[in-house]
Amino acid sequence: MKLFYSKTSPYSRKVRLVIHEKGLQKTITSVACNPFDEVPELEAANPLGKVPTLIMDDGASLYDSPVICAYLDTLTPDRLIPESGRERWNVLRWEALCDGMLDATYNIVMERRRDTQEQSAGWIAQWKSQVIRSLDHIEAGIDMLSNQATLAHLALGAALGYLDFRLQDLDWRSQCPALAAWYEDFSVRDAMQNTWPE
Ligand SMILES: N[C@@H](CCC(=O)N[C@@H](CS)C(=O)NCC(=O)O)C(=O)O
Repeated sequence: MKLFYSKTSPYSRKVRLVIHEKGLQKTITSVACNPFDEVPELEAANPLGKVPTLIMDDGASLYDSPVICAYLDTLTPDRLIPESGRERWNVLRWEALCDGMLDATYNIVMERRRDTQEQSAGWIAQWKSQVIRSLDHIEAGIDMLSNQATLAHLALGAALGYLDFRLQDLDWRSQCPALAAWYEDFSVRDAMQNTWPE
């Protein structure tokens, strides 16, 4: 299999965390690229030209990150997404919330790259509120995360790592002390250590 990814992409990081946690490194060739350049093989596999994109062994492709993670999870018996019951939907909802936080953060990052006079302060404030409300919600519910790592944990690790990488001015730790303690413990995992954005 081949994974197109970028080292700075938090969605790619979530997939890379899954690959590390499940020990799939040897079965996947990871190809770092910049999706804003022309990358014909990436565009052929995914008309959106976005990373992450996975090309499976039969040549068919998968995107976007939740789909890739769900597929990779079926490849080994140790599941990151519970197969059934309320726990399954809880994990997928956490992933959706963390991905939504990524979307809002990514939008802020891209908006701030535009010329100052073209930036929308209104949109930036809206996206920031989404991140802050999500962080409050996660801070209140952090004890509900199981001790055993699931896709929810990995999605959260990727989202917090991206806030540190791209939105330091948010200073999320001062708003979320319990989450900060959780993240400090979680960050020692090999998967986290091997996938820092750079
Ligand atoms: N919802 C997608 C988001 C993927 C995404 O937006 N990736 C960014 C990099 S972080 C990208 O490839 N951007 C290139 C572009 O928008 O042209 C997922 O979860 O995979």
